[in-house]
Amino acid sequence: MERLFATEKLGGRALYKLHATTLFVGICLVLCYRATHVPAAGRAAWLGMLAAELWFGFYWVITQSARWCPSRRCAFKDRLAARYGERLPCVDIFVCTADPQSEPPSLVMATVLSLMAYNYPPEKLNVYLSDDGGSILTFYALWETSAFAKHWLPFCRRYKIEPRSPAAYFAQSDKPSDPRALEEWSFVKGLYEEMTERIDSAVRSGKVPEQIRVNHKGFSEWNTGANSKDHQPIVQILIDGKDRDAVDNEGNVLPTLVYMAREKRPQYHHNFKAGAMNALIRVSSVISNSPIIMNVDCDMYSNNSDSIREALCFFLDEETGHKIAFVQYPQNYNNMTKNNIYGNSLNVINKVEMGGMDTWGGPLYIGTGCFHRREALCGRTFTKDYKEDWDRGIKTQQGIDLTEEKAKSLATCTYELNTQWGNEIGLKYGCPVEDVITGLAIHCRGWNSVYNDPPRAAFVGVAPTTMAQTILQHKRWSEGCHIKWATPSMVCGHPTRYLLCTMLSSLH
Ligand SMILES: *[C@@H]1O[C@H](CO)[C@@H](O)[C@H](O)[C@H]1NC(C)=O
Ligand SMILES: CC(=O)N[C@H]1CO[C@H](CO)[C@@H](O)[C@@H]1O
Repeated sequence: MERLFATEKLGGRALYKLHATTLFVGICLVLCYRATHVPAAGRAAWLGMLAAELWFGFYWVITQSARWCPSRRCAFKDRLAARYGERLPCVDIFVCTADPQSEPPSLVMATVLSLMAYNYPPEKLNVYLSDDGGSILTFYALWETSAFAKHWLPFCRRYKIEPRSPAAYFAQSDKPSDPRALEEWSFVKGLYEEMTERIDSAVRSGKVPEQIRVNHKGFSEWNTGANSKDHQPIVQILIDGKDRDAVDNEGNVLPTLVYMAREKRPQYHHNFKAGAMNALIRVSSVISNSPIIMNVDCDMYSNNSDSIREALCFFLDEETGHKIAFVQYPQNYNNMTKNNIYGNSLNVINKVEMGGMDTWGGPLYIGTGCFHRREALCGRTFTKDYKEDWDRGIKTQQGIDLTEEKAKSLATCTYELNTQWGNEIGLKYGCPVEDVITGLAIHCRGWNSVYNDPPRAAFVGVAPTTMAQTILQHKRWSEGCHIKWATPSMVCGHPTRYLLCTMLSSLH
């Protein structure tokens, strides 16, 4: 049977190997020079130089494992379409946001809309927004979004527009020339701008007008003075895709849309984004329970509406699909500074090293732009006879209120006490970059992963554009990496991956 994806060698390997060989010779010569020229005076400086050269030489050698033979993947979504048609698995999409001030809700909503508008059967799509700020402003923005989606989704479908983030689309698209299309384009653009203005003005004033709050029962969750550090669990299903009345203005089903703010109490540690992701895994398990979970940062919109189908080519491939736990996409940015002076495009990591690790069983999980197999993320160990049930998922709802209550009980502070959550199940705790360790733990349980870097970026975010922002980001990345040095046991039996990981972290 024809494969659903192909693996190719990345070009330029021979050239790179030649280059690496000359560098290696250079390093050896430097070390020879040090060894044969021991000075009589100034021994301390000599020793310092030698130590530095030995360390960088060793470090350079281990980096070669990720650069020596990179490969590239190519997915065939027409074969997927021919084989499966619309008989595709359900997908849960997780978006995490934390603070309505530093992550403006109107931009988060553009991301949410781009995800709802995937070219995928809408009844199989479930979008979850985790709001760690527990802010009524974010909830309000999502409520506005659920109404605007009724216009946006049919508009995307009819004109096959790309990208499907309204902010990105209206910023770069020209007016259509056809008068009827132009009329609709202007109408939708007007609606979008009005919505953004309402959201932004609510954020500026810091509160949601009283006449709006009566429109949805969800607003009452904030009646008791909930604040970002101390509030009850909140789960609101804004659109229930299983409800026949939840349709867009052309009568098509809408994707499920859920707002979640897990419980926060000052006396309990919340474990940052990993805690939010784990709460989302549990909450989604009683609402949709899809076999595939995608997660993306709130500032990375979907730039390609076919990405889900592309990722499924890997999972559904008959030959090796059953071994794959996650499919990782690179972080791409549309906001590069001139000449990329801070190196924010991460070219070496995105273009070479992730592909290099793919040759050795799979890239790291980098926390965004990733499709997971739910079972693998929840701690299942790979076995040859395991068969995924792609039809799984919750087909009928037992009433929205009941489901919400059940979901809330899974998002409390105390739910995880004395359980394996944060350890064997879900994302790992105890490290600011929990994602990399979680990915390695999945590899330890026998799964592989795949890196897919299509020519047209699947997810596009905003890069830091100033020196200060760049330094802050690198500080955050590298702080998370001490833990990796400290816990080699996590990478049990995978010395190569352990080296790769430590190497990558020291790169940051
Ligand atoms: C996003 O998609 C558009 C096509 O809609 C493409 O032209 C563009 O290059 C993509 N962006 C990136 C960063 O790849
Ligand atoms: C949306 C966004 O952050 N845009 C930024 C892109 O980069 C320029 C400078 O290079 C900034 O001025 C924009 O604010």
